[in-house]
Amino acid sequence: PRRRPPREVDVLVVGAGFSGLYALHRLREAERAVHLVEAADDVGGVWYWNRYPGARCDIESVDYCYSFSDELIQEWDWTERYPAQPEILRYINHVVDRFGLRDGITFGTRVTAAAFDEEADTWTVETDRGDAVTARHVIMATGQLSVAKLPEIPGLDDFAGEFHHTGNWPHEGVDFTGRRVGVIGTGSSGMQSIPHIAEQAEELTVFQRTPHFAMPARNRPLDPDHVADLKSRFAEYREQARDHPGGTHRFLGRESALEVDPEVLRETFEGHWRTGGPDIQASFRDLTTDRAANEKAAEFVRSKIREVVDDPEVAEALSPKGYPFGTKRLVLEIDYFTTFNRGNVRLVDTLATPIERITPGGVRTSEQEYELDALVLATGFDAMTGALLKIDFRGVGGVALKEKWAAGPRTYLGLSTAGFPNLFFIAGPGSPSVISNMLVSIEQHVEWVTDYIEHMFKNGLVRSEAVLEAEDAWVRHVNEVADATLYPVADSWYLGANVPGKPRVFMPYVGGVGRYRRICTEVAADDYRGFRTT
Ligand code: NA7
Repeated sequence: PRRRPPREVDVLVVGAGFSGLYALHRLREAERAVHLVEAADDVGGVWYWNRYPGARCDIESVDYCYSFSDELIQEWDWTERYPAQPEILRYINHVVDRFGLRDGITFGTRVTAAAFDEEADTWTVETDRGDAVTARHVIMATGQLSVAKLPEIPGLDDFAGEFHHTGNWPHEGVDFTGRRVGVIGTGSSGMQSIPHIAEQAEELTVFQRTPHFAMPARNRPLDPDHVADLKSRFAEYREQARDHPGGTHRFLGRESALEVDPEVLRETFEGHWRTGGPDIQASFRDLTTDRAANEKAAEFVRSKIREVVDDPEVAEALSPKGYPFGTKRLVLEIDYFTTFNRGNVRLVDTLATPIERITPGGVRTSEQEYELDALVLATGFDAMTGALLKIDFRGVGGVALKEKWAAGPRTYLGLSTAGFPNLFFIAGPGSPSVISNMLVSIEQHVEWVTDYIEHMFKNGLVRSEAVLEAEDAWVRHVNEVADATLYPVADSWYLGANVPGKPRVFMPYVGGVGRYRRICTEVAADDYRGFRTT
């Protein structure tokens, strides 16, 4: 039988991914009455849902892990440079079992509404199973890429074959053998799954709207000596990441791509192509800020696509242009471009020939109809705010979060929003989260929030709310930092550009993980400056 959440808790955590599980663990350690509610039937968050073939993290496994327990670090062995979804899910389950977290979670239950009671200074949280939980604090750990977005192409429901969104993949898997398959979308999910589907399917048609930039992952088994070395000094290793702009160990080039000798430029880029991974983005200091510098990296990647793809027309269509390199999240690819050299794969450039509708038999573009037995929708997510705004939050004066954020999310430090006391976001809009190594950011956010909650309980404080002026100043700072980069130029999910009608606001904080951490630490040391407490 389904475990029901308690009627009353100190803290309710929503979401059993990396963030929520760590929050649950920390608050249990602090002996708070804490409970977690999760919509899925098991733990894992994004790694529970995204089971499409080829699903893999684009952060190295030795960085994409918790650091709060040295025993955990020592006992767990990752197998590959970039961990695949099944391995990450095994890791999450291992953590849950090891720290005995499962009995603190209600599964299969979705939070639908939450209202702040101004008399009691508590939240009343409702679920789709009819539960009502009273909680002093609510921690939203509902993820950034957790609301799968279907394309707004007419006719999807008419399609006679089966279709699946990559972010909501059947747990039993999908067998494409002998079938004519179409994939719509060529971001990370599309580029990761396409080579696998191509191997199985009779015929694969890839519908590409915007070509995305990618670097080779150069995935490989981990070298045991390398791992042993990192384990012997993991605390120090992680500390470097905490202080780093990206929460990683990426080398930060100090030279300008425009001033350096062209040979050095080429050799630097070639070096990154050989070793793989996303670090090329930081190889020169101006790649994310100067269009001409950025174009050097962009053109390098295009030259590689031309080398790898046999058909020059296909290579041209696969070559990203019109937006700067790295401003849509850089994809790490494994056999993606070479997949277009296969006889059973064709590329349809929907910028040239737009999709008009999905028909019972397949996909019709302005040029022709493609007959398909199955359709894969790798069309992304209502990112960062999607999961929060699906819940009917009512703050002070009954104001809806949806209203407050009608022109885009506004937060203080990405952690909290004025008018919604005792409500905290992990990796929320206005925090570095998605632009960083999520695990470094998640640990920092969870530790900061749970420390703050502990501080409140210990000092008899029942209510904390971000001050509007502090929030306005933070939003200004987030915008200023973003506007100094090329990021806002691209139509990316970072600014909600992939969801029609979503306000175009650059959501992540690109000021750097280390800098963000220092700001949060200073805020706490300054008696939680910017929060009003009762
Ligand atoms: P992304 O990166 O948002 O990619 C979605 C893809 O789907 C992208 O190529 C889109 O083209 C395409 N798309 C979306 N809607 C449509 C419609 N209506 N018609 C045609 N094509 C469409 O999502 P992913 O799941 O790949 O990756 C998300 C993040 O997960 C990734 O950045 C990593 O951080 C991990 P567009 O580019 O918008 O023209």
